[in-house]
Amino acid sequence: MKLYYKPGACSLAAHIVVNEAGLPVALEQVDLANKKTADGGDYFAVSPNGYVPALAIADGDVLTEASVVVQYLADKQPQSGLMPAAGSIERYKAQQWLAFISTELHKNFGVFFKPDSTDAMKSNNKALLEKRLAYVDGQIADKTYLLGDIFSAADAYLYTVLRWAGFTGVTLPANVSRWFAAVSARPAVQKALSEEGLA
Ligand SMILES: N[C@@H](CCC(=O)N[C@@H](CS)C(=O)NCC(=O)O)C(=O)O
Repeated sequence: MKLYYKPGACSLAAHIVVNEAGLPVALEQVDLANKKTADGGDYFAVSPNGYVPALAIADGDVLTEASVVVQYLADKQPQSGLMPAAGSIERYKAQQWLAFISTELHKNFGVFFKPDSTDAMKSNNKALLEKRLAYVDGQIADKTYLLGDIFSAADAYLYTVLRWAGFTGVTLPANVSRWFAAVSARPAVQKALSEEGLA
């Protein structure tokens, strides 16, 4: 398998899951501005929407969408506990978090990275993100990780998008800050940051 990534982008979630699960996955950095792979190839030929992450799997198949790529990777190593068993209520809870992170957080951070975003758009999204983070704060008040005591792919995805809070001016509430520090301290997370030149 090969993971196409950009340092610090949402592809970091998949990279963290790769490291947590100890999977043999090659990494290839993408030049997103020019849509080029590391060897100068056309990234659109890998991923027609031109965004990361993309995971090349067997037989030339490619998976995209961070919330799906992390599940695929986690399921390659079920004993890691990174995703609960398919069909269990815990699995749906994990998917509920992944969908929430994708649609309520990840997408709403996007405005901060677009050159044509106005200050009003950024201010609006900052307020919305902080409202959503207040919800997350309540949910994890008595938990170590999103699903309880076990680190999951949803934590990897949430950590990845909340790394952007610092440079977008979005404030993390207390329980989320505590959770963020705990995730940061995980060796697999530090390894991923280091491999992406972010440590
Ligand atoms: N729907 C995709 C969105 C992925 C996405 O927004 N990727 C960003 C980096 S975090 C990207 O590659 N942006 C470059 C672009 O869209 O040209 C997902 O959920 O994975």
